[in-house]
Amino acid sequence: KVKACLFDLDGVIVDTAKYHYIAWKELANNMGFDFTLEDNERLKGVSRMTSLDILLSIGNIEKSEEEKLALATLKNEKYLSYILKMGPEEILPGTRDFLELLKKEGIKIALGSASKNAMTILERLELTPYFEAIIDGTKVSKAKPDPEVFLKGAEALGVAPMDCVVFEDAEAGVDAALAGGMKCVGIGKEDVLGKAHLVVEGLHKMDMQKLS
Ligand code: G16
Ligand code: MG
Repeated sequence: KVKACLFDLDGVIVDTAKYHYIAWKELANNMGFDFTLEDNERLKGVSRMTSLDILLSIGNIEKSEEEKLALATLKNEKYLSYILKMGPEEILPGTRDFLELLKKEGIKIALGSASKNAMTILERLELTPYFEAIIDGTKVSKAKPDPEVFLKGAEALGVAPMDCVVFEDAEAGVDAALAGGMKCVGIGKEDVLGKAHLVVEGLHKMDMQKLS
């Protein structure tokens, strides 16, 4: 029986990818190269510093570690300026209803995100009270596909991995869930997330039957 659900943030609960994109694109343009929406797909679920490395490789640019830190900080400041304007209207369809359903059924809820801004985002969306545990980019040392983020979530909830279901929109996230011995529901397209136990279009397509 499913005892806990662990949610990724970007791409599952909210579409923050569009704000990451604007901020990265601005940074790229300032360095003299373009950054496309297609390029942005490669950054989904990836940590901030790894995202920057990918961006710089696209522009064929080399920077020192110190310069990289400054660039990452600059990007995050831009990103935050968009994030701080978000509100509950940006929650993806069906999310709140599904969280309510889980609460009613006594199923525990945790967040497992690569983002260091996850707490801020949940606050802006007014969803913080649903989450019994929040494991974000400030609490993990190994990025997805390493299962650390989800294993820490399960541990914080006191639930065995085999009794957890992970909701993920990125392939690396699906791999992380499976590596942790958890069930996984992919949010998005079957061709990218085929390894998940089930793939749905969004949380609005979820119900208790699909969970078991
Ligand atoms: C999210 C996004 C990634 C982003 C990462 C780190 O992951 O999908 O594109 O690079 O967080 O974000 P930040 O710069 O805010 O620390 P997730 O795991 O929520 O999908
Ligand atoms: Mg994601």
